[in-house]
Amino acid sequence: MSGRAIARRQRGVALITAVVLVALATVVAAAIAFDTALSARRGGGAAAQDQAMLLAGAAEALAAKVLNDALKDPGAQLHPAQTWAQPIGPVEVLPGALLQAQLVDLQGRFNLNSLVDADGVRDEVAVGVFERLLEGVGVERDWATAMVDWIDRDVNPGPGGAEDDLYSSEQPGYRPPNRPVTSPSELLALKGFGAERYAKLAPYVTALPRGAALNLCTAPGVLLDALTDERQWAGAGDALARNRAGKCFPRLEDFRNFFSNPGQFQLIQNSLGIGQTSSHFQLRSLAAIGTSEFALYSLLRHEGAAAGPPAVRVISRGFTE
Ligand SMILES: [Ca+2]
Repeated sequence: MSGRAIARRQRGVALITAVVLVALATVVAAAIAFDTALSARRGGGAAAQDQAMLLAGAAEALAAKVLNDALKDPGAQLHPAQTWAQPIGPVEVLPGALLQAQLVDLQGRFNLNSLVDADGVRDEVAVGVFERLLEGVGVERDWATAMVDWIDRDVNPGPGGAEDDLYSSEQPGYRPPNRPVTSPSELLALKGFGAERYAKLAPYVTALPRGAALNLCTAPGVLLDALTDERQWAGAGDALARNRAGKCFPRLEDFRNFFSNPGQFQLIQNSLGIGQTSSHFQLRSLAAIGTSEFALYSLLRHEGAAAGPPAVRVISRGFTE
Protein backbone atom coordinates (compact mmCIF):
# COMPACT_ATOMS: atom_id res chain seq x y z
CA MET A 1 0.00 0.00 0.00
CA SER A 2 1.32 3.40 -0.96
CA GLY A 3 2.00 6.10 1.57
CA ARG A 4 -0.84 8.20 0.09
CA ALA A 5 -3.35 5.37 0.47
CA ILE A 6 -2.37 4.86 4.12
CA ALA A 7 -2.82 8.59 4.78
CA ARG A 8 -6.28 8.51 3.13
CA ARG A 9 -7.33 5.54 5.27
CA GLN A 10 -6.12 7.25 8.42
CA ARG A 11 -8.09 10.36 7.50
CA GLY A 12 -11.16 8.14 6.99
CA VAL A 13 -10.75 6.59 10.45
CA ALA A 14 -10.25 10.02 12.02
CA LEU A 15 -13.45 11.28 10.34
CA ILE A 16 -15.50 8.33 11.57
CA THR A 17 -14.07 8.79 15.08
CA ALA A 18 -15.00 12.46 14.99
CA VAL A 19 -18.55 11.67 13.83
CA VAL A 20 -18.96 9.06 16.59
CA LEU A 21 -17.64 11.50 19.21
CA VAL A 22 -20.03 14.23 18.06
CA ALA A 23 -22.92 11.75 18.19
CA LEU A 24 -21.90 10.63 21.68
CA ALA A 25 -21.57 14.21 22.88
CA THR A 26 -25.03 14.99 21.48
CA VAL A 27 -26.54 11.99 23.31
CA VAL A 28 -24.83 12.97 26.57
CA ALA A 29 -25.87 16.61 26.21
CA ALA A 30 -29.46 15.60 25.51
CA ALA A 31 -29.47 13.31 28.56
CA ILE A 32 -28.08 16.09 30.76
CA ALA A 33 -30.63 18.59 29.43
CA PHE A 34 -33.47 16.09 29.95
CA ASP A 35 -32.34 15.32 33.51
CA THR A 36 -32.03 19.01 34.27
CA ALA A 37 -35.48 19.75 32.88
CA LEU A 38 -36.93 16.79 34.79
CA SER A 39 -35.28 17.92 38.03
CA ALA A 40 -36.55 21.45 37.51
CA ARG A 41 -40.08 20.12 36.85
CA ARG A 42 -39.88 17.81 39.86
CA GLY A 43 -38.59 20.65 42.04
CA GLY A 44 -41.32 22.96 40.74
CA GLY A 45 -43.94 20.30 41.42
CA ALA A 46 -42.72 19.75 44.98
CA ALA A 47 -42.69 23.49 45.65
CA ALA A 48 -46.22 23.83 44.21
CA GLN A 49 -47.41 20.97 46.42
CA ASP A 50 -45.94 22.67 49.50
CA GLN A 51 -47.70 25.88 48.54
CA ALA A 52 -50.95 23.98 47.95
CA MET A 53 -50.75 22.43 51.43
CA LEU A 54 -50.25 25.90 52.92
CA LEU A 55 -53.24 27.20 50.98
CA ALA A 56 -55.36 24.25 52.14
CA GLY A 57 -54.28 25.04 55.72
CA ALA A 58 -55.51 28.59 55.19
CA ALA A 59 -58.83 27.21 53.91
CA GLU A 60 -59.11 25.06 57.07
CA ALA A 61 -58.52 28.12 59.28
CA LEU A 62 -61.17 30.04 57.35
CA ALA A 63 -63.61 27.13 57.62
CA ALA A 64 -62.99 26.92 61.38
CA LYS A 65 -63.90 30.60 61.73
CA VAL A 66 -67.09 30.18 59.68
CA LEU A 67 -68.13 27.08 61.65
CA ASN A 68 -67.42 28.70 65.01
CA ASP A 69 -69.63 31.62 63.98
CA ALA A 70 -72.44 29.31 62.82
CA LEU A 71 -72.32 27.15 65.96
CA LYS A 72 -71.43 29.68 68.65
CA ASP A 73 -74.78 29.29 70.42
CA PRO A 74 -75.27 25.92 72.14
CA GLY A 75 -77.94 23.95 70.28
CA ALA A 76 -77.71 26.22 67.21
CA GLN A 77 -79.36 24.81 64.10
CA LEU A 78 -77.12 24.22 61.13
CA HIS A 79 -78.80 24.59 57.76
CA PRO A 80 -77.77 25.22 54.13
CA ALA A 81 -78.97 28.87 54.07
CA GLN A 82 -76.13 29.85 56.42
CA THR A 83 -72.72 31.24 55.47
CA TRP A 84 -70.84 27.98 56.07
CA ALA A 85 -72.58 26.39 53.06
CA GLN A 86 -71.38 29.07 50.63
CA PRO A 87 -68.44 28.03 48.45
CA ILE A 88 -65.25 30.08 48.87
CA GLY A 89 -63.57 31.28 45.67
CA PRO A 90 -62.04 30.58 43.29
CA VAL A 91 -59.93 33.45 44.63
CA GLU A 92 -56.37 34.36 43.58
CA VAL A 93 -54.69 34.39 46.98
CA LEU A 94 -51.20 34.87 45.53
CA PRO A 95 -50.12 35.72 41.97
CA GLY A 96 -50.80 32.56 39.96
CA ALA A 97 -52.30 30.67 42.94
CA LEU A 98 -56.06 30.01 42.94
CA LEU A 99 -57.96 28.55 45.89
CA GLN A 100 -61.51 27.31 46.12
CA ALA A 101 -63.12 25.52 49.01
CA GLN A 102 -66.48 24.07 50.04
CA LEU A 103 -67.77 22.73 53.34
CA VAL A 104 -70.05 19.69 53.34
CA ASP A 105 -72.12 18.69 56.38
CA LEU A 106 -71.33 14.99 56.80
CA GLN A 107 -74.16 14.57 59.31
CA GLY A 108 -76.61 15.26 56.52
CA ARG A 109 -75.68 11.80 55.20
CA PHE A 110 -76.42 8.24 56.29
CA ASN A 111 -73.69 7.07 58.66
CA LEU A 112 -72.62 3.57 57.58
CA ASN A 113 -71.35 2.87 61.11
CA SER A 114 -74.91 3.15 62.43
CA LEU A 115 -75.68 -0.18 60.70
CA VAL A 116 -74.49 -1.93 63.87
CA ASP A 117 -75.23 -1.10 67.51
CA ALA A 118 -72.67 -0.30 70.22
CA ASP A 119 -71.99 -4.05 70.58
CA GLY A 120 -71.23 -4.47 66.88
CA VAL A 121 -74.53 -6.26 66.24
CA ARG A 122 -76.78 -5.57 63.20
CA ASP A 123 -79.27 -2.77 63.90
CA GLU A 124 -82.48 -3.70 62.06
CA VAL A 125 -83.95 -0.18 62.10
CA ALA A 126 -80.81 1.37 60.61
CA VAL A 127 -80.55 -1.46 58.07
CA GLY A 128 -84.13 -0.75 56.99
CA VAL A 129 -83.28 2.92 56.40
CA PHE A 130 -80.15 1.94 54.46
CA GLU A 131 -82.07 -0.53 52.29
CA ARG A 132 -84.57 2.19 51.36
CA LEU A 133 -81.73 4.63 50.65
CA LEU A 134 -80.04 2.09 48.38
CA GLU A 135 -83.30 1.58 46.51
CA GLY A 136 -83.85 5.35 46.33
CA VAL A 137 -80.52 5.92 44.57
CA GLY A 138 -80.95 2.94 42.23
CA VAL A 139 -78.79 0.31 43.95
CA GLU A 140 -80.10 -3.16 44.90
CA ARG A 141 -81.14 -3.25 48.58
CA ASP A 142 -79.38 -6.62 49.14
CA TRP A 143 -76.08 -4.73 49.45
CA ALA A 144 -77.14 -3.60 52.93
CA THR A 145 -76.43 -7.06 54.36
CA ALA A 146 -73.02 -7.25 52.67
CA MET A 147 -72.11 -3.92 54.30
CA VAL A 148 -73.45 -5.05 57.68
CA ASP A 149 -71.31 -8.20 57.46
CA TRP A 150 -68.30 -6.02 56.62
CA ILE A 151 -68.80 -4.00 59.83
CA ASP A 152 -70.52 -6.31 62.32
CA ARG A 153 -68.50 -8.11 64.92
CA ASP A 154 -69.39 -11.70 64.00
CA VAL A 155 -68.05 -13.74 61.08
CA ASN A 156 -71.37 -15.40 60.14
CA PRO A 157 -72.68 -14.06 56.81
CA GLY A 158 -76.27 -12.80 56.79
CA PRO A 159 -78.65 -13.81 53.96
CA GLY A 160 -76.93 -12.65 50.75
CA GLY A 161 -74.03 -11.26 52.79
CA ALA A 162 -70.36 -12.23 52.89
CA GLU A 163 -67.68 -12.81 55.49
CA ASP A 164 -64.17 -14.31 55.60
CA ASP A 165 -64.98 -17.33 53.40
CA LEU A 166 -65.79 -15.23 50.35
CA TYR A 167 -63.14 -12.54 50.70
CA SER A 168 -60.28 -14.88 51.61
CA SER A 169 -60.91 -16.87 48.41
CA GLU A 170 -60.22 -13.76 46.31
CA GLN A 171 -56.83 -13.28 44.57
CA PRO A 172 -55.27 -11.72 46.60
CA GLY A 173 -57.35 -12.71 49.59
CA TYR A 174 -58.50 -10.22 52.23
CA ARG A 175 -60.82 -10.15 55.21
CA PRO A 176 -63.63 -7.91 56.47
CA PRO A 177 -62.49 -5.68 59.37
CA ASN A 178 -65.58 -6.55 61.48
CA ARG A 179 -65.40 -3.08 62.99
CA PRO A 180 -66.55 0.45 62.10
CA VAL A 181 -65.28 1.87 58.80
CA THR A 182 -63.27 5.08 58.49
CA SER A 183 -64.24 5.89 54.91
CA PRO A 184 -67.35 5.20 52.83
CA SER A 185 -64.98 4.08 50.06
CA GLU A 186 -64.76 0.74 51.93
CA LEU A 187 -67.99 -0.03 50.07
CA LEU A 188 -65.69 -0.64 47.11
CA ALA A 189 -64.13 -3.55 49.00
CA LEU A 190 -67.46 -5.42 48.93
CA LYS A 191 -67.08 -8.09 46.29
CA GLY A 192 -68.91 -7.04 43.14
CA PHE A 193 -70.12 -3.67 44.44
CA GLY A 194 -68.16 -1.73 41.83
CA ALA A 195 -67.54 1.91 40.96
CA GLU A 196 -70.91 2.48 39.27
CA ARG A 197 -72.97 1.68 42.38
CA TYR A 198 -70.48 3.56 44.53
CA ALA A 199 -70.86 6.71 42.41
CA LYS A 200 -74.65 6.57 42.91
CA LEU A 201 -74.45 6.08 46.67
CA ALA A 202 -71.36 8.05 47.70
CA PRO A 203 -72.98 11.52 47.94
CA TYR A 204 -75.46 10.19 50.52
CA VAL A 205 -73.27 8.17 52.90
CA THR A 206 -70.48 8.87 55.34
CA ALA A 207 -68.35 7.07 57.93
CA LEU A 208 -68.54 8.84 61.30
CA PRO A 209 -68.43 7.64 64.89
CA ARG A 210 -71.71 6.05 65.98
CA GLY A 211 -73.79 8.63 67.80
CA ALA A 212 -73.15 11.45 65.31
CA ALA A 213 -76.86 12.30 64.93
CA LEU A 214 -78.30 12.82 61.48
CA ASN A 215 -78.96 16.51 60.70
CA LEU A 216 -82.46 16.87 59.24
CA CYS A 217 -81.74 20.42 58.03
CA THR A 218 -79.12 19.27 55.50
CA ALA A 219 -80.32 15.72 54.68
CA PRO A 220 -81.20 15.33 50.97
CA GLY A 221 -84.75 14.40 49.98
CA VAL A 222 -83.90 10.79 49.14
CA LEU A 223 -82.55 10.29 52.67
CA LEU A 224 -85.56 11.97 54.31
CA ASP A 225 -87.78 9.55 52.36
CA ALA A 226 -85.62 6.58 53.39
CA LEU A 227 -86.13 7.59 57.03
CA THR A 228 -89.91 7.96 56.79
CA ASP A 229 -90.52 5.22 54.20
CA GLU A 230 -92.51 7.74 52.13
CA ARG A 231 -92.14 9.12 48.62
CA GLN A 232 -92.31 12.79 49.46
CA TRP A 233 -89.06 14.68 48.88
CA ALA A 234 -86.80 12.62 46.60
CA GLY A 235 -88.33 14.01 43.42
CA ALA A 236 -89.19 17.40 44.91
CA GLY A 237 -85.85 19.18 45.12
CA ASP A 238 -87.38 22.59 44.34
CA ALA A 239 -90.02 22.29 47.04
CA LEU A 240 -87.40 21.19 49.55
CA ALA A 241 -85.17 24.14 48.61
CA ARG A 242 -88.13 26.55 48.99
CA ASN A 243 -88.87 25.17 52.45
CA ARG A 244 -85.20 25.56 53.34
CA ALA A 245 -84.98 29.23 52.30
CA GLY A 246 -83.42 30.94 55.30
CA LYS A 247 -84.22 28.24 57.84
CA CYS A 248 -83.92 24.64 58.98
CA PHE A 249 -86.38 22.27 57.37
CA PRO A 250 -87.72 19.89 58.45
CA ARG A 251 -87.40 20.76 62.11
CA LEU A 252 -87.64 17.87 64.53
CA GLU A 253 -91.28 18.60 65.43
CA ASP A 254 -92.27 18.84 61.73
CA PHE A 255 -90.44 15.66 60.90
CA ARG A 256 -92.25 13.69 63.58
CA ASN A 257 -95.47 14.42 61.67
CA PHE A 258 -94.08 12.91 58.46
CA PHE A 259 -94.52 9.47 60.02
CA SER A 260 -97.90 7.82 59.87
CA ASN A 261 -96.71 5.69 62.80
CA PRO A 262 -95.21 7.82 65.63
CA GLY A 263 -93.60 4.69 67.07
CA GLN A 264 -91.50 4.44 63.91
CA PHE A 265 -90.18 7.97 64.45
CA GLN A 266 -89.05 6.99 67.94
CA LEU A 267 -87.34 3.83 66.66
CA ILE A 268 -85.46 5.84 64.02
CA GLN A 269 -84.44 8.45 66.56
CA ASN A 270 -83.19 5.81 69.00
CA SER A 271 -81.26 4.02 66.29
CA LEU A 272 -79.70 6.83 64.21
CA GLY A 273 -80.06 9.85 66.43
CA ILE A 274 -81.84 12.72 64.67
CA GLY A 275 -81.14 16.39 65.22
CA GLN A 276 -80.96 19.83 63.69
CA THR A 277 -77.27 20.54 63.95
CA SER A 278 -73.90 19.04 63.14
CA SER A 279 -70.34 18.80 64.32
CA HIS A 280 -68.68 16.79 61.51
CA PHE A 281 -67.77 18.41 58.21
CA GLN A 282 -65.74 17.72 55.13
CA LEU A 283 -63.77 20.63 53.71
CA ARG A 284 -62.91 20.21 50.03
CA SER A 285 -60.06 22.51 49.01
CA LEU A 286 -58.88 22.84 45.45
CA ALA A 287 -55.63 24.76 44.91
CA ALA A 288 -54.29 25.57 41.44
CA ILE A 289 -50.70 26.79 41.33
CA GLY A 290 -49.34 27.41 37.86
CA THR A 291 -50.20 24.32 35.87
CA SER A 292 -50.49 22.07 38.97
CA GLU A 293 -53.82 21.32 40.69
CA PHE A 294 -54.27 19.77 44.11
CA ALA A 295 -57.42 18.58 45.88
CA LEU A 296 -57.35 18.13 49.64
CA TYR A 297 -60.16 16.68 51.75
CA SER A 298 -60.14 17.56 55.45
CA LEU A 299 -62.44 15.98 58.04
CA LEU A 300 -63.26 18.70 60.57
CA ARG A 301 -64.99 18.31 63.92
CA HIS A 302 -66.51 21.24 65.75
CA GLU A 303 -66.20 20.74 69.49
CA GLY A 304 -68.63 22.72 71.59
CA ALA A 305 -68.05 24.52 74.87
CA ALA A 306 -68.51 21.29 76.87
CA ALA A 307 -65.00 20.22 75.81
CA GLY A 308 -63.39 23.59 76.64
CA PRO A 309 -63.48 26.68 74.41
CA PRO A 310 -65.25 25.94 71.10
CA ALA A 311 -62.72 24.64 68.64
CA VAL A 312 -62.60 23.06 65.21
CA ARG A 313 -60.19 20.17 64.99
CA VAL A 314 -58.81 18.54 61.87
CA ILE A 315 -59.44 14.81 62.36
CA SER A 316 -57.88 13.68 59.09
CA ARG A 317 -56.60 14.95 55.76
CA GLY A 318 -56.42 13.11 52.48
CA PHE A 319 -55.96 13.63 48.76
CA THR A 320 -59.11 11.62 48.05
CA GLU A 321 -62.55 11.56 49.65
CA1 LIG B 1 -68.67 -9.37 60.16
